[in-house]
Amino acid sequence: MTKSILVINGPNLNLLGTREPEIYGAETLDDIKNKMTEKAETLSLSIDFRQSNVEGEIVGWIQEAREAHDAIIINAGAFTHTSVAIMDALLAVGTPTIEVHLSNIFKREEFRHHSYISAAAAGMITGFGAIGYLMAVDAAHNMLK
Ligand code: CA2
Repeated sequence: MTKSILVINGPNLNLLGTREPEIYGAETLDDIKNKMTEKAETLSLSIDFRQSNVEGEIVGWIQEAREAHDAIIINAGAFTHTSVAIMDALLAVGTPTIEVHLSNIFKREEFRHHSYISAAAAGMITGFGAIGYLMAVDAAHNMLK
């Protein structure tokens, strides 16, 4: 059976490709979705790609993933650095999770150096731009084998 990966994008990532390309790159979130979907198909995986600016909605999606998905790839945006609720949800469901960031959060302001998501993730891919999402598909594929 095809395994399913839930891809969660947090606040403001819907603006990708329209502002701050020097930090986040020129690709839109739709471009990333299309490339991930294409790559996932070659690995017999399916992608359920979502974005929300609302913390509670993201918590709800993570809770649903327990039944509906085999792995989670998450770029929680600014919630990375603030959200105990998202961390708790990921820990509660126990679904294998990969954390992604477009920018290298460790080269940026001090407040971005800590991630609540990392406590619940198998690993983090940070600083490789949109390609990081494709690297995460490879990582998920390896974890699900
Ligand atoms: O580097 C990443 O992927 C981040 O998760 C992006 C978040 C930031 O708060 C994290 O520290 C690192 C911000 C996403 C905002 O995305 C924008 C995209 C285009 C224009 C403005 C914001």
